[in-house]
Amino acid sequence: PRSLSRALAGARPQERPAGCDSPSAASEKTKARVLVINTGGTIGMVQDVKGLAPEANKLVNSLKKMPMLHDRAYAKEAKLNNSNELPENTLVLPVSKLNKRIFYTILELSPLLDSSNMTPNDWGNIAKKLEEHYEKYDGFVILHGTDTMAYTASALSFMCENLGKTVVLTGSQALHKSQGVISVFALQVPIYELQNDGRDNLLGALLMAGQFVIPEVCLYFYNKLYRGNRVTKVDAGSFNAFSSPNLPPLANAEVDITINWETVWRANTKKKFRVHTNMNRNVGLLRIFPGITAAAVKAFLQPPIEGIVLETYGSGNAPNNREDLLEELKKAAERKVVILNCTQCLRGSVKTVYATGQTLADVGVISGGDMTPEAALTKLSYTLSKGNSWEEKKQMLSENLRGEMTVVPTGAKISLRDSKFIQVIAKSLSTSSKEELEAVRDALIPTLACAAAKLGDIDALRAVAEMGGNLSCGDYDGRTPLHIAASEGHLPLVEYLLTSGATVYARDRYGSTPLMNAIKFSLTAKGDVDGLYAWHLAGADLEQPGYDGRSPLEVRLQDRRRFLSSLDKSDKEEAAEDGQSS
Ligand code: ASN
Repeated sequence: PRSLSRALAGARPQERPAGCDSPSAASEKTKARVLVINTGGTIGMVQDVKGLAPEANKLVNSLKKMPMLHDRAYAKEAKLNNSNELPENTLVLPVSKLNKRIFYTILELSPLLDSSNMTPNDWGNIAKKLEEHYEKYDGFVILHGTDTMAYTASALSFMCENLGKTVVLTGSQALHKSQGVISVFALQVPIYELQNDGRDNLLGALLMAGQFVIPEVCLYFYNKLYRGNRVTKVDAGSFNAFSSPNLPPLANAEVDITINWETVWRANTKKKFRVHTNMNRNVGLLRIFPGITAAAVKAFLQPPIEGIVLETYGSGNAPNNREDLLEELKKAAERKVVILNCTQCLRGSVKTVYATGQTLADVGVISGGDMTPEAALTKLSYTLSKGNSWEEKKQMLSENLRGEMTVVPTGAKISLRDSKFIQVIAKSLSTSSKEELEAVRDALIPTLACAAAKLGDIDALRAVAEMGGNLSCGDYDGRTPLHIAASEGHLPLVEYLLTSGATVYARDRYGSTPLMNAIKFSLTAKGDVDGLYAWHLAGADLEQPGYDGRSPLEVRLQDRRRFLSSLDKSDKEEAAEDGQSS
């Protein structure tokens, strides 16, 4: 039991569990806390003499006037009741469709920036805020200008190591007349001013961060949630400003929110969340064009440059009849300058199908697959500051660290259609379409996975995962396989689930997390006082009741009483002394 609790504890402990992603668990009204880090951008800008610029201390009061972004009646009542639910700069959303009450606190960075002014230091500041407040919130929203949002999202995706909570960047495109977007946050606005995307984007981002455990740095814009390191800004004027050309959205917010769980990146680690802020700045983006001179390439590759993203044509091609150019690239590669090949095309991947592409590989250029230039640049910056040896750095570059590139599986991948079990069931239910098959699978998987977890059957659980099952899904009580494995004390299973991306933040309908279950059913039942104390030190609330209404401490106490009464008198005295000394 002790190692079980440690396995769970190492996996990102928390003070307050995040919301479960299954609607069933949300059928009772639950609360979530989201931290909104305001970095600037159009969403909070006002007009000054030189043009639109961010203005400090404006956002909270403006948002308070918007009913969809702040439930004033609830806030008033909370104030009357002297509740501490709404500390300073904290607002509350009306209850969501999934029956969640989302509280969000706005933390404004200083100075607020037009995102064109952002540097890696600013990425570091955002990352540090995430780390500082990680335990206190269920999810995070970062308000950011759109111009460099794709760079920040990509950079943060690498800087955030072992992320277990949802982080969503969002902002706004709309400029309103002379006053900027802030005017739409005023109470009475002409109807055309309502055609502003800032409000919807913020609401959507809050609903994603407050209701779902999507352990990624995401970007929410125009009703879609994207993986942050897959997006690029494609439109300077439209609300639909971002595109994720090589990966479908993680979620769509239409009448209902649909999460594409199969695409969601799973942190396959048991390690604690931390941020790496020391990015290497000796990196660059070089776009090849017809007639580029060898002198320009040579100048670009001069020390202290340590790595570049070479933006090539089509599927990764560059002239192979330009010895002068290839010579410069070769010399740089020999000096251990990392050259990462990415395509200039919006969609598609670098492949060595043409001789013009193969030549680049021959001079030491590494394939960047289907990464966006933003992801490739920030990955370069991250890996160059991380790895110890050059080989290690190159190795990290070739790995898919945060889902930033598509890795074609080498072995045969079992797809939903290959699953005999699902097929048999589907056939007996006369289902045929992909959607129907998926519906059957989604209905079966939580039950199958929970049954396997109860039995401690790791092979069965693996088989469920291979069917494409999301092992973070809960049963009708919102209890996930991790809850059950933790309750049963199946350590290998807990480890397997954690390394397969099961979330430790899922909360069942009784408000319990797998952590609480581990404490209650394993440590408490077996009287592991040291284990309980370790949990106490790690910040776990041992007085929080479980689903039978008893806290771990109560269980421990009651068990002890029962134990004592079953002993004879002399044993009792001995045991009491024991208790005192411990
Ligand atoms: N220049 C602005 C920025 O990136 C653009 C925007 O947010 N729409 O901060």
